[in-house]
Amino acid sequence: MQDYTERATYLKNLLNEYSYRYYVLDDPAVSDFEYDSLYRELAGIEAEHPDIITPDSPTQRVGGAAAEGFEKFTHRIPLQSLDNVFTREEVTAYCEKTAASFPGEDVSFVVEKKIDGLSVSLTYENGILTTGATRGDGVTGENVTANVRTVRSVPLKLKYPVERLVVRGEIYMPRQSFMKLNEEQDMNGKQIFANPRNAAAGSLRQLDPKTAAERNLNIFIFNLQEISDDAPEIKTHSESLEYLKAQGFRVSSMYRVCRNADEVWDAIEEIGKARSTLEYDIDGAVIKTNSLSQRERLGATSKAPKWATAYKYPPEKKFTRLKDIEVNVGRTGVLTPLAILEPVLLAGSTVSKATLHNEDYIKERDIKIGDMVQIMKAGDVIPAVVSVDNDARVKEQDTVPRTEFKMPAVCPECGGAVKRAENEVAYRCINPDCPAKCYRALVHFTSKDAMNIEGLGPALLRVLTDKGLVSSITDIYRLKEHREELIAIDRMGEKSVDNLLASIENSKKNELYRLIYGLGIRQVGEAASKDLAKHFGSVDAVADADTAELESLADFGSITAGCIADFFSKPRNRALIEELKELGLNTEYQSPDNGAAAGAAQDANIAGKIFVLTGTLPTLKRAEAQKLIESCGGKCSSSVSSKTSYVVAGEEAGSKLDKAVSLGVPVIDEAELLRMLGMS
Ligand code: 0OX
Repeated sequence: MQDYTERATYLKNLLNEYSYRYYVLDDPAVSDFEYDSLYRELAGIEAEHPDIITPDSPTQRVGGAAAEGFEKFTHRIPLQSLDNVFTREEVTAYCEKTAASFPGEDVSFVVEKKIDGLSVSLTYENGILTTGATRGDGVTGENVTANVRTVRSVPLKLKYPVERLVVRGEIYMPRQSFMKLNEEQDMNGKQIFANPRNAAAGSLRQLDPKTAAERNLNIFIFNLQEISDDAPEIKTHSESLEYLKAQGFRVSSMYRVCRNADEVWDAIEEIGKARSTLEYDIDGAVIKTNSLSQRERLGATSKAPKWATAYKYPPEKKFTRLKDIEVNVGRTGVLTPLAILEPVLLAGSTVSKATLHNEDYIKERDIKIGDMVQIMKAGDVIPAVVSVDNDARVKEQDTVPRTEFKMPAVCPECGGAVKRAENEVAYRCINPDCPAKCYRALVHFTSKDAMNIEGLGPALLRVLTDKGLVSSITDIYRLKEHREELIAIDRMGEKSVDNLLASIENSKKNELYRLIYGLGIRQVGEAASKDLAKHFGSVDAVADADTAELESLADFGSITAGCIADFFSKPRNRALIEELKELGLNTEYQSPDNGAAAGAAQDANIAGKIFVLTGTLPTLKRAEAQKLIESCGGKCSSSVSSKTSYVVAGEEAGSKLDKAVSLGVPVIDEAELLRMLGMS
């Protein structure tokens, strides 16, 4: 009979090969069922004999406890950034200049996709993955090995072990996974990611590898950073890509070796054409000098290597039918026309809506409902309608009717009056109680950059406003009076309601600038809010400031000063501030050297709070948790009373938990504590 060690080794190798076939080659060798049963067999042997577990075991992809933070990692060979070119002429000039540096030598280039994710380095020692690190500033990144291991296409072991191998690649989130993640985040009141790159970065920085593992990250490897002498000699970049493929890495097959600028341009165009069919975002093409010896001789500037450059594609544009124009009402009441389009695939995602900015924009371009319009998506911004296909209008004049757009005379949401202020392009709903304005004001107030009320995202706010539980900012702080109604909401268990109420309570202690920013005063962004908080020291002082003093602040013009004065001249806004004070919100500035609450944002959640720890926490020892709380200005007590801010309960929590419940003290778990500490 096979000895268990041999069987485990056999299973490890087999499962790693199956994973490689599935995740790297996209060519599964066995069914999921077969894979799972072999995996379970291996996990069973390892559970009985933990001493045989090795780091390359597939069971070790998602292992270990959540970390407290990430250690710094210094890249032996810096991960450089790239210069950009934007036109065919610049591409040609780059290629010709490079070729001219090597008279009498053949010069070839490799053109490859520039994946829009985040760069990492992977280090293998004696064939085993030992470190995965983020790029950071190129020299120092963060050690995120536990999360990198969860990326199924990252080999835990090389096919042909060498003493040392360091590769560079791009971790990304496929567009589909990004959209699914955002839907879930929204439903759970969590932060929405602006784009797949941010989502990938956020996932790679999760303290708990289990969360990273759920994010469906993937990787392409595109550079050989270091290799020991026991490996075969490699002379060109294309050879290195083939070598890395043979070692089991996921290398994009869409790279092309080119002999001159024209071939380089063809390759760039080929990638550009494929762009919208890819399941992930690319933000350009990279042109690299193929010969490694020529690379070395070309060297680098202080910022980027001279042997490579990135070509950035112009924003994608497409024609589609403008079916209708809706009007959206924003936080400050601005009415924004929104194009309702025949859905069209643009830069990898289906676009069915695009902004039309304002009425003047529509008039200047003579855009009519029924027109074929050109839409554009540049970077992360919302797609916009840029022009009209006039030929189509002529051709279709007898078949497809065109209708002129007219800005509604009343607010489409509340029927209230609409006004266009002098010197402004925007029309605004002037009803202060307009439900659309109120909803958007609430979304802004609770958002991450403002009051950062975790768990209270746009989707839940929609439910709460529809149910009439919240119609103004102050209602948020009265939600604790509606605990039972909250629990009755679909998908809102007791625990999530209590967590939500705890984060609402916590937000009362936020730094002053968050409140000022959250008020949504026109022209007052996050930076201006910070300036106001620091300069005036309290929300009352800002409210009483005269325009001359407001204008005296650097970067504050008369328009901003006027908006602030106008906001506080309204009795309802003054009343709002008074009510927020009565509800216990912090309205004073604390300078960074004055008390524990300033400085790190997370401290505001902890400083001055009294915690009681009870039961066994999943990862933190009692003393560790206490140290963390105290380092953020909180206190730990051994008994529960009405003064206790939170009870942190782990497994087998006993009478302290009962007492907390009877006194109505919020009970949180370790994960929530880590969140409050800003550690997850
Ligand atoms: C990418 C990508 C990024 C590496 C060192 C200098 C040139 N995002 O896909 N960078 C590079 O090359 C850099 N290649 C890529 N494919």
